[in-house]
Amino acid sequence: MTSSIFLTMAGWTSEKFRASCLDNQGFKRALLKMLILDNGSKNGNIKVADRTAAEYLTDQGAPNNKSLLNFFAINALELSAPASPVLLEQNAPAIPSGWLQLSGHPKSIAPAANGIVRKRVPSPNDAEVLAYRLLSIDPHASKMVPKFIGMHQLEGEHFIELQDLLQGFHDPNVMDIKVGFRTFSENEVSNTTLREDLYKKMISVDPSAPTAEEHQRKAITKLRYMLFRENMSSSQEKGFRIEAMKMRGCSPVTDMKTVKSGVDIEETVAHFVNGRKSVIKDMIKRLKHMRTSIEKSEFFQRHQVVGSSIFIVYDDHKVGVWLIDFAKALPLPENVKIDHRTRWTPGNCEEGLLFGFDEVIRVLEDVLQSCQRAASNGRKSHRR
Ligand code: I3P
Repeated sequence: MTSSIFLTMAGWTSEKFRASCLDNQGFKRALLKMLILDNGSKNGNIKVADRTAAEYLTDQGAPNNKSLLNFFAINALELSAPASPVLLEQNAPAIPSGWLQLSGHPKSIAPAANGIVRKRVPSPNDAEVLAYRLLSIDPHASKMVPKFIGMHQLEGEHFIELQDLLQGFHDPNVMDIKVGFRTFSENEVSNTTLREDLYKKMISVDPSAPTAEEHQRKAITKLRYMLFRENMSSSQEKGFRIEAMKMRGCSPVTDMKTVKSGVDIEETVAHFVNGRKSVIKDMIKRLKHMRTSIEKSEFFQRHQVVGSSIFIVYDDHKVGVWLIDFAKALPLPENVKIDHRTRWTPGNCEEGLLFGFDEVIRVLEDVLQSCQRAASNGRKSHRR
């Protein structure tokens, strides 16, 4: 495909492209890469790249590099895209309106370029990086997770570059559901470090939860806190919890730590889908497909996948469902096999990922049935 077709697809005018750098091969390749990334999600052919276009340009020693970078920045603005890597690196990172991080460690994720987000990781060998590398080449899993673009290093910090799952949606409704009845890694069982911050978090949810000794110490272990979190929410019993949601035009709701009962969950999900039967059907279809993919995937046969989330997005035109967050996706010890449904006992490595999927699907099926019943009752009373 010629550059001009890529330009048209990305909304660049040929006038702007008539830059002096046009015949520079490095520039062309970098430009091509940016546009592939821009359009890759539509074409399903995102390339796994290890660096951003800006870095690529720098490495290529492109002539008049500074003006090339400015050129990109100006055009990125004109595309009304989220901030490009250039803007992020040269200016204060402006988070574009409409972009949000619903859950997870605050400010760990930011949009980088059109269609790409960056997630901060402790090191290039972090469990999440390895997980994304493996997931991206697993034929069953690759389509149910954000596309892995590559790694990025900035001022000594490391970032994974991933497909922006909100790209292509207009003011969408978004829900984050943490799956699994175990949400902590098994290492926490032997971690005796006492943490004041977790004690404070615990009493903010339930002041009567700490024991007398814990009140006295004003500190608890992470294991204690995580078990408490699972028990206060639906994680322990149902293998999932709604972490956060955002309805169109409203602020995100993140304080959902005590949404626990079947009734509360069903009401929350019903509010989220807002009576749209076709949306619920699409979600169920996609979740069932993901469940089958997990059952077949080699990655999920070899890993315990703790603390991952089902990420659901929909607007008036489409529905998207993915599995995200693999910071605690850890390889299973040799000879340990899990089915992702059996209850956890220390050492068996079970986390309840598929148990959670079963339950989320069941809730959506119940909500669908209620919507269908309400619609048919409405029709009956209309006829009377
Ligand atoms: C946090 C949440 C995170 C966990 C974090 C908890 O609790 O469960 O998953 O981070 O531990 O504080 P809450 O949801 O109530 O805010 P990890 O997934 O990284 O373990 P942390 O405080 O050690 O970061």
